[in-house]
Amino acid sequence: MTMIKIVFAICLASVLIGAACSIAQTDQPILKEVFAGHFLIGAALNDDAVSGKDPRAAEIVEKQFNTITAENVMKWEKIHPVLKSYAFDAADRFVDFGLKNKMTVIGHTLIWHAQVPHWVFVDSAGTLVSRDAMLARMHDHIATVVGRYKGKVKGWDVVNEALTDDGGLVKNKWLRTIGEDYVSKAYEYAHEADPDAELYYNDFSLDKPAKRDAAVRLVKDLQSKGLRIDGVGIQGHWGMDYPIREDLDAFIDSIGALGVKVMVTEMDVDILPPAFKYMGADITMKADLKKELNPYVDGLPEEAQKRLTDRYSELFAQLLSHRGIVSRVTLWGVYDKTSWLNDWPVRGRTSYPLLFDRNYQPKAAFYALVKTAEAKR
Ligand code: 9MR
Repeated sequence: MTMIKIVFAICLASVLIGAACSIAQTDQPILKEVFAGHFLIGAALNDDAVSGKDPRAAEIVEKQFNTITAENVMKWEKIHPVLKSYAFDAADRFVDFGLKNKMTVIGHTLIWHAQVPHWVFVDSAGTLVSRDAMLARMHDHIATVVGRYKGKVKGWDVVNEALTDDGGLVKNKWLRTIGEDYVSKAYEYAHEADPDAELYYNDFSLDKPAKRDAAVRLVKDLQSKGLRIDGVGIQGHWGMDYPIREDLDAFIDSIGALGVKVMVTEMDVDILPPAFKYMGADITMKADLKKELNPYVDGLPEEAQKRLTDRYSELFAQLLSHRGIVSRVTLWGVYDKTSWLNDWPVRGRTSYPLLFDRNYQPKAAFYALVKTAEAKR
């Protein structure tokens, strides 16, 4: 056994029995080296990680990842909060952080129905604006944001979550004001603003056959119009029993067959009990729900840690088996404490969806992925 393997084994064992992994960061395997030749590996960053407020998160990112995605700072409400004015500070910090560390910087996201202010769609009387006015606003936004980071942001999630589970278009205000071609217009404007930037479509549940087929149609439609489309991101907010293996394979194969990249853009694996029927509740206020929906407040028991680790390994083994097709895997966050899943679908849970724990330590899943990748060499 080489020294590094002994280090893995000790660390894996110590994490599995719940003890703190005392290995110094310098001895940790490095994910971007481990997955080199397979795919880029990255994380979504919030502003604390790049502004200096959370230096230990920044340290993990600098060491482990070679691509970063803006978790929130490039969304419309943040970067373009009022009609005539943009707020670039946080997005600039994010891009500078990536460039300083020679990372592939991903912009997220230009056109989405969420985190976009209501004023975007209405005039001063509160009435929905005309198609032409809406196209002009969309053009201004995309030209300004993409133009500012021209040559710096490698690729953009141009349109996010436009498809319904049954394969239609989400009935959002973009559709209402512009019509179905709001999607292709967004790609046209993004390409005009930075002809060298890669342009992606990003969505969740693309493993579901009807939604997958709709994504295939969307890509083909853009291609048939001669527009640039470089890849499709399946977000990858996954659980212990979804997606089904066959469905994920079929998604990767179908998108890969179109000649565009497949990316897992927002990966996390949720081990907490389903809580959709309590959507929006703050469970810290309700004692009965607290126990049922938030069972691991004091840490993951060994059995649960093992299930999570096995699930991560299984998913990564599957992604690694699509060599040359899956080009990037980005985790939606750096460490468990700041994951959005602590507050969704209910607020106030203790969640464990990422590869680094609440104390910034690599989890058993982290070491298991290193082994999974080594086995694929
Ligand atoms: O992680 C993001 C969280 O901090 C925000 O509150 C939330 C608001 O909608 O958006 C989260 O990120 C989402 C991403 O932009 C698009 N796919 C789903 C992600 C999780 O909701």
